[in-house]
Amino acid sequence: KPSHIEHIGIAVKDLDVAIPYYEKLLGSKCYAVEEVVDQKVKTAFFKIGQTKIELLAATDPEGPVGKFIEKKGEGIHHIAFAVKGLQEQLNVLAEDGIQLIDKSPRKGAEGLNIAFLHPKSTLGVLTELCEQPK
Ligand code: CMX
Repeated sequence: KPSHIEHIGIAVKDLDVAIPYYEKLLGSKCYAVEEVVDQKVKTAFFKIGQTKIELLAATDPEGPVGKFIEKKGEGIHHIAFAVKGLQEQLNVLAEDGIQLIDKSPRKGAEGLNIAFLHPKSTLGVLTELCEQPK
């Protein structure tokens, strides 16, 4: 089972606006900015306890975050849980009829192994599972 909320992904239009806002709100500096080319996003990270806030800005309007902002506007995009044994978890969820976006883990921001579950089978919440690589 998941050990904690690894991060909450928040879609934003402009990191130059969003980063100073979160720095003020959380009282801490953004500690990493990273482009994830195959996801067509630029990410910016903050720590709050064990959990992170991941700001997501689209680098391409046709990418997942670009399409999300076009359709729904800025806001919470996904929730990510930290798990151990990611592939096994995916297998169990698939057997239970949960629709997987990623049938096996791939590399996400910060070098984590990640996989997404489709919001149509997770009560409307785009859900990510992540695991620290060994
Ligand atoms: N949360 C909840 N629902 C969402 C959603 C989200 N983030 N994104 C899309 N949806 C819903 C849409 O509203 C739509 O619902 P309706 O059919 O009721 O209108 C449905 O899902 C299909 O959406 P769509 O706009 O047609 O978009 P796609 O099917 O092309 O893609 C999704 C949706 C979730 C499969 C795709 O965004 C995806 O594969 N996401 C996983 C990867 C990702 O999000 N990467 C960015 C973050 C990367 C990172 O953290 O590093």
